[in-house]
Amino acid sequence: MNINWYPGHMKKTKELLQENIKLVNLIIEVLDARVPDSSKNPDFDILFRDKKRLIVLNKYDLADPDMNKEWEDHYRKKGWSVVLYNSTNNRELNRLNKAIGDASKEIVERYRKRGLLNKTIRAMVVGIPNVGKSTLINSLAKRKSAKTGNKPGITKGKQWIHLAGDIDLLDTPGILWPKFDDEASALNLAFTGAIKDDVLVLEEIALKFVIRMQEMGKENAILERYGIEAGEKPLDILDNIARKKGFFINNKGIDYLRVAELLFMDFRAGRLGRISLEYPRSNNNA
Ligand SMILES: Nc1nc2c(ncn2[C@@H]2O[C@H](COP(=O)(O)OP(=O)(O)OP(=O)(O)O)[C@@H](O)[C@H]2O)c(=O)[nH]1
Ligand SMILES: [Mg+2]
Repeated sequence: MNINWYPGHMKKTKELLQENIKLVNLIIEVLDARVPDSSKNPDFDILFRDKKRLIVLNKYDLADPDMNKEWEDHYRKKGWSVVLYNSTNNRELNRLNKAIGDASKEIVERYRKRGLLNKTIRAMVVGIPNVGKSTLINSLAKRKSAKTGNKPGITKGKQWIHLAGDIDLLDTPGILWPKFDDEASALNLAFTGAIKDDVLVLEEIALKFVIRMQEMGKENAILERYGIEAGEKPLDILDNIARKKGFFINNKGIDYLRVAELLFMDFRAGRLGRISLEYPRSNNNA
């Protein structure tokens, strides 16, 4: 795939993260629960190796419940603090607050030993684009302090947000890494919306999405959503969606871009059901 997923501002973002490391004592790393491995920036393990880290499996409401448990176990076994979270649901706030409290215990204890009471915990919220960093911060702040949106690249610079209970959070722009090791990860990030749609050939990505759903035995989620038959080839599924919806250009050719946009809009909003696109494997080092 020929995608420019590492535009200049991401280099700047990496510098911004580096500059701010010394100001914070906790890293809140937000992953997409549907693709935890693909959404885990490998640079972070080097960049933040000396910091206490809390992993948030965000958007778990869109991911398969059984897989969520497996991923939670997977990271816990590696010794990380981890919490499943839905940033758009206020009722889950206590669980996240507790996870942050638990992850901060050592830091608070260290302060206490030095006679520093009520010292502010400063946490940096990091993750790839569109994973829900700003939404998570707003849920903690109980107000709309950080700008959010359902496309990557919404947060442009850093922003400190003060929370009750002596915690400061730093919102940061989403950052990818310069090179993907395998195409499957790149595709996962395209499917979930971490890579800007306008740098992708969305029609091709839609076909790859259909193929992936077939490989995972989840083709029915698409067929049922649109009330269509499968056909012989993966492309037939896109054709059948177009026919059902009347997506044609000048009543002649199929408008694959419209089909792709619809398919991804529905998948990303969870309208195809709760779907995880990758499984924890013992051999992955995420
Ligand atoms: N279903 C669901 N949607 C979520 C969740 N968290 C965030 N979203 C949605 O995901 C989209 C992206 O959220 P943002 O908070 O702007 O993401 P971000 O990580 O700050 O993105 P950048 O600033 O572009 O890096 C928005 O449409 C949110 O409403 C979640 O837990 N569940
Ligand atoms: Mg943001």
